Amino acid sequence: MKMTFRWYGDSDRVSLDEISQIPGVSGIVSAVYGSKPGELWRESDILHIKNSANAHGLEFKVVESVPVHEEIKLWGADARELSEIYAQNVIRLGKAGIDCICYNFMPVFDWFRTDLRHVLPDGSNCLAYDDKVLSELDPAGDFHLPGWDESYTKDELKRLLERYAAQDAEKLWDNYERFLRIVIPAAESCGVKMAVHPDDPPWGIFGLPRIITGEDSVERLMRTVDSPSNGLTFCTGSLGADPSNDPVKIARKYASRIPFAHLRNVEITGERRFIETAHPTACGSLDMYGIVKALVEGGFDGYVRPDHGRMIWGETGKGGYGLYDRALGAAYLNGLFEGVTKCAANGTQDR
Ligand code: DNO
Repeated sequence: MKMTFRWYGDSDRVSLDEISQIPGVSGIVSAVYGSKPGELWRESDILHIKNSANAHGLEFKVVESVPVHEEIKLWGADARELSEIYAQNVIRLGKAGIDCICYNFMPVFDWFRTDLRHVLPDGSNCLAYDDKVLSELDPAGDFHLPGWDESYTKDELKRLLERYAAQDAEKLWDNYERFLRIVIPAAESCGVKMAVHPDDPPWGIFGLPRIITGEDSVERLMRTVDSPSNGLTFCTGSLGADPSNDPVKIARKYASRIPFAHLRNVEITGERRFIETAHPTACGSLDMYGIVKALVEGGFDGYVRPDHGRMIWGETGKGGYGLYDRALGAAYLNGLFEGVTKCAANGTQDR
């Protein structure tokens, strides 16, 4: 297991100096942020991230994300060409030393929350989601999220939503398969592991189809293109927001097809309603110890990062991506991995 930390590039308020001081973190997870979906990333931009990380004793082996153009998800006129450009980008990243690329296949919106500053009883604040609040929002309305592409005009967004209205989940799977059949062979050719991020939250929003939502869809994904380069970003907070998912079971079953894991806790507070708590098991609904144990016993050998943290100790900044709580998360996860790995090596895990 290699512990990493997400870094949003030179403009990130969290510096590489700070990241390099977190014990047990060996690398960063980053991306070329100036580039639009569908564009080839410039080699110099990729190398800039790598050299900046290396200068701080950190590796740059995981990209999160290379965004998938909406024309691919809709399989519009340029979908094949755009998928081929995507495949070239994968090869370019592989040549630059990248091992793993995280991406998602969520229509229009990436991860979605209805509250970016939910205040907890201890005075800290966190990201939260409530489906009731979502049902009152206009998807083409005026709101901002830290995680998603804000480059659409309202009209573009409206048109996009209309085009998706004619597309159901099966159609999205078809288009996804076409994309995978172009991209996975490219990833295989350069030893890169593609790792799709589950839909977050793991259910449809605004009537848009979402397809990577739980164990059945992970199984379908693995079978659709059965290759070690076709893997999953095992995001416990995304999958775990649906109580019908069992992240411990998914971890154990697919450990060898998980090149990258986002490990965080979440507290389910009602139907399709959750808050993002601190990482430890005691703080939320997920069994973080059970998840780490299942990964280790399943032979997981990938990259891990702590995921969204709360804002604590007065910190402000990009929701979910402050320094302090994520650093606590990394320390906690490193402790879990060390304990579970040593117990497994000594054969004492069940005593
Ligand atoms: C949110 C992230 C996601 C993730 C993308 C991957 O915090 O986990 O935005 O980076 O879905 O493409």
